[in-house]
Amino acid sequence: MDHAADAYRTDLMTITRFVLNEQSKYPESRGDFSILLSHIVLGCKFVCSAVNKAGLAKLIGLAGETNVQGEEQKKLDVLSNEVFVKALVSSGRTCILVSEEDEKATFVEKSNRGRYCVVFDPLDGSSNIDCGVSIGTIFGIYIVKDGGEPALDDVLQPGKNMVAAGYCMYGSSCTLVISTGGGVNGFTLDPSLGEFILTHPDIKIPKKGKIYSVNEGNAKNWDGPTTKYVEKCKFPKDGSSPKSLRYIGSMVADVHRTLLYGGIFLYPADKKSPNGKLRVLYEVFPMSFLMEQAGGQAFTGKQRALDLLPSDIHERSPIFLGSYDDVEEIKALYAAEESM
Ligand code: FDP
Repeated sequence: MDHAADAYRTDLMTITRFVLNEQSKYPESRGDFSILLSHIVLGCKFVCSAVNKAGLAKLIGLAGETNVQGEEQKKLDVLSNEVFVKALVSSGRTCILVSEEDEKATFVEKSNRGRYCVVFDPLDGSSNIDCGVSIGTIFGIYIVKDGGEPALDDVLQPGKNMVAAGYCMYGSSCTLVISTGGGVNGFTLDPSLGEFILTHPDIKIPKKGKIYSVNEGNAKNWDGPTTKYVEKCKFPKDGSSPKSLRYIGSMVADVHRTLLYGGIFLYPADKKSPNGKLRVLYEVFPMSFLMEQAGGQAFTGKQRALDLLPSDIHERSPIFLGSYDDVEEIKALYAAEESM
């Protein structure tokens, strides 16, 4: 009998234990971040449960409202947003919230205010809800600047200033991936315990991958470097094998696969959408933060993604992120075009 393995199986590293361990490394810590995270975890568990029940509970379907971007909101989007806003406000640790679903930022009342600003997409990949394909929540966390009243400038900061970022994927299992700036760790929800257990410690993305992930239906409108890059993926001239294409159409799921298997995920600019589609604050920044922390890179076509300074809370940006060497290739193609 393998007693060592038994000990491992019974010594569960829950996300709460993990965060408290981390916190103990900073004796001056007041535990505010741990409390904030426990409220985010609660939101993820609630949304996971709602997503799992959606088909049965007839929650799927339009709620008859449209969001900031003019897209039809589904009931699950509305529900997820409400859950996260309430969980974050009630944590007493937040001062500004920016949600994909809300046109304006939410400023938390003074009596309930803390130091953290949370930017989030409560349910990303909404076009995949009705067919039961993986969707997710994405979040990034800033600390409010010192002194004065919280202001929009506190969230209009480059992604490199985030103190933490993560996502929760509602798929064949519910997986929470998070970084507080010291590497990336993945936790899987054990439904029988109701606890997230550390299943993917210290995730490192392979230096080079064999997969590219993009909506090729937009190819007609791509710029030169993106077109050349995807052509290289399919018809490499250096004797290497062509890359495989995988595209789910849910950023969380596509980025999760990229993080674990390596490769590149791209949502480039095109003639119709010169700024791409994905939102800087709550899609591009958190995923870029995780990629860099896992040893990969994230590039906008012009600069390191985390150096971008957003001027609007719902701003968009092109994004190329993934394995270090793969992103290096796309950077070289943009540099070559610039020097022409
Ligand atoms: P969705 O429109 O389904 O909500 O930004 C949202 C997003 O999904 C991302 O999750 C996904 O990566 C991307 O848009 C998919 O866009 P396309 O349908 O244009 O490929």
